This record gives sequence, structure tokens and C-alpha cells, in this order.
Amino acid sequence: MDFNQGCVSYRSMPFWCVGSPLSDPFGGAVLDRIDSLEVAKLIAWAGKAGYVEATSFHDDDLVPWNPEQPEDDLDPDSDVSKKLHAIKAVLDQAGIKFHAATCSLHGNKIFRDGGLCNPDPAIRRLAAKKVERTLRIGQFFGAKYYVYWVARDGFEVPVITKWGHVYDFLADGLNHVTDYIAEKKMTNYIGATIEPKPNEPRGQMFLPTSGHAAGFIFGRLKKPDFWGVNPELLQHESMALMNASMTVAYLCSMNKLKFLHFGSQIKAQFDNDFPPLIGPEGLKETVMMFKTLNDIGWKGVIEYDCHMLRAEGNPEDDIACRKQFIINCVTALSMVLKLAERVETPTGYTSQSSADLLSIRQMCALGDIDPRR
Ligand code: 3MF
Ligand code: MG
Repeated sequence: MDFNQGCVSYRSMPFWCVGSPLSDPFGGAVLDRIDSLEVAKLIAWAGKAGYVEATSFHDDDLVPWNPEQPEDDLDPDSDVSKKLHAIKAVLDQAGIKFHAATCSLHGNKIFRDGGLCNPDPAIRRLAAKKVERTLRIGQFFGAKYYVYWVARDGFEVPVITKWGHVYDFLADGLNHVTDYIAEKKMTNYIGATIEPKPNEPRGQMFLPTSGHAAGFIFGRLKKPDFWGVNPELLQHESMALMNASMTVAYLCSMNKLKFLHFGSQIKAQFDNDFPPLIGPEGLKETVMMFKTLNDIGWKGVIEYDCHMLRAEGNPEDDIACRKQFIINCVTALSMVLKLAERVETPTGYTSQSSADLLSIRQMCALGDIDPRR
């Protein structure tokens, strides 16, 4: 069953959001890490309760990776295969769809200087093998998309960066995705996406914005029609002071908005990953983004990509707070859809500001305001 409301076909809640232990650069984990099967059970609970229809994952969210055994998933007797089957059984039983598979090229310290763009060719080969394994895992689950998030593919010290080569490394790494899908005749994938992000606490990324990502697809990839962008809004684009309505409209104009990562963010800060509508700002921009999508007639998947606040992680009951986090995310989306529906494009307005104020009155259902009293 699809959600199918407004511009949203279905809602996806990824493993990494539900499983997150809520650490950040200056604070360790608040919650214990829970096993991937436990995360699967929480997502299955959310599916059965009618909160979400799909999920996504990094390979490392589901099963450990051993660089010495890059094809352990192909052995049906391996622990990895058994675990993948157990996770699939739990989610299939709840009717959860698999939206996207992402290869984690950020978690393991081997990739500390990048994955697909690592200056060391041996690490780039290892990354390619890990991508292949992730594509096979995605095929097993019937994932619809492969996602390349820029992760650690960026630079800290420009003077030593191989500027003449990094974008060739990136094109090779991404073209390998479509080559492998074709070679193995994988039919589950309907597309692949680039997820741009401007920076990590240290380091600037090679594809910082949706504009960079879209340009790279047209300019450097062998199968530009297969590729699109999944912007993370408000978060990633807000880090670079971009506006969400403009980002989705720009991508839609090129038929490149495949789906959306959804959460909230304070402008110009490092990735806050607030749940949608949570935090001190972003309400108006979020509502206007959905109004823009409605105006354009885009319809697609909204995938949450956020974390509960550190303050509300409850180490005494790390299941209950995770359930509440899921409920908060989906409640926020339903609120936004309703608010966006209320806003009409004004005609015959006296000024742009008066049009803007009228839209806020509509959004907040304020009715007429008499400014004299
Ligand atoms: C980081 C992200 C990533 C990507 C994920 C899937 C950990 O800011 O947004 O989540 O969304 O790798 O592509
Ligand atoms: Mg994301």
C-alpha cells in the first residue's frame, strides 16, 4: 500500500536514522547501538502501524564488512547471508518496500581520505568491490535506487589534492555502478542518485550542491538518464545557504529530482539533521518547498534523514524513544502537507510582501487581520 497523499507517493524511514546512537563530534553515543535485526523490527512496527511504507540502508547498517571477504554475501551459509535473510523476512512480513541501497564509504577508517575519490588506487579498488557488494545486497532486497552520498569524497588540504584527477576518479566510480548493474542484469534498480553535501566538520566535498551534482551527471556520466539527485532538504542545501524551493524546482526542470531526503536545519550551520519542523527555524521554507512541489506537479518518495535530539534519547528505554522519533517525523510530514495545501498562489496582490503575508495568514488559518486593532 502506498501513502499517496499530496505530492508524496510513499514514506521511507532508513535504518541509519532509527539505529542512530545520537553521537556528534563533541558528544559520544547517547543510546546503545541496537542490532540491525532490532532496527528492522522497529521499522516493521512502524509499517504495521501505518507510519511508513519503505526503508533504505547502508550495507554497514545491516551487516559487518570484512575487506578480506568482499564476496561473503554470495555464500548462502555465511553469517552475512543469514542475517540478510532474517532482516528481509521481518520487513517482508510487514509489507515494507526497499527504497534505496547506499554503500557506506564513510564509516570505516580505511576510507578516512575518501572512497571513490581516494588518492590511493588500492583503496579505490576496495571501494569499488564494496559498492558491488552493496549493489548485490540491494538486489536481494529489491531496492529501487542506488545512492551515492559524497561522504568523505572531498578535500581538507588543497595543495596536495590531485585536482587533475579527482573528478575522473569520481566518474569512474559512478560509471562502475551502472556498468555493474548492466553486467549482472540487475532489474530491480530504476535509477541511481547522487546526494550532494557541502562539507563535513572538516573538509569540503567534491559535489557540494544539487547544481554541482546535476552538472556532473550530464557532463561526466555514461548513463545520465539513469542518474538523478536526491537533495537533502532542508539540511544539506541550507548548509550552503541555498533555498529549498529553488533547489527542487531546478532539479524538476531537468527531470532530475528522483526523491527527497527530508529533515530540518539552521542555515549555515554544520548538518543539524533535525527531524522535519523541529528546531528553531525552517517552518516557512519547508511549507513553501512542498507548495513548490505541488505547483510543479512532482510526485515521489519522501525519505526521512534526520536524528532525534540528543536530549530526548533515553538510554533507559532506547526502543520507546526510537518509536516516538518515528511518530514525530511522520506527524511533521502530515502537518506540512496540510499547511502547504492551504497556501494559494495570490493573484492581484499589491506588493510581494503583501502576497507573502497573505500566504502566511492562509498557512496559519488566521483569516483577515485588521492592522488597526
Ligand atoms: C549524511 C547523509 C547520509 C546519506 C546516506 C544515504 C548518513 O549527511 O545524509 O546519511 O543520506 O548515506 O545516501
Ligand atoms: Mg541524506
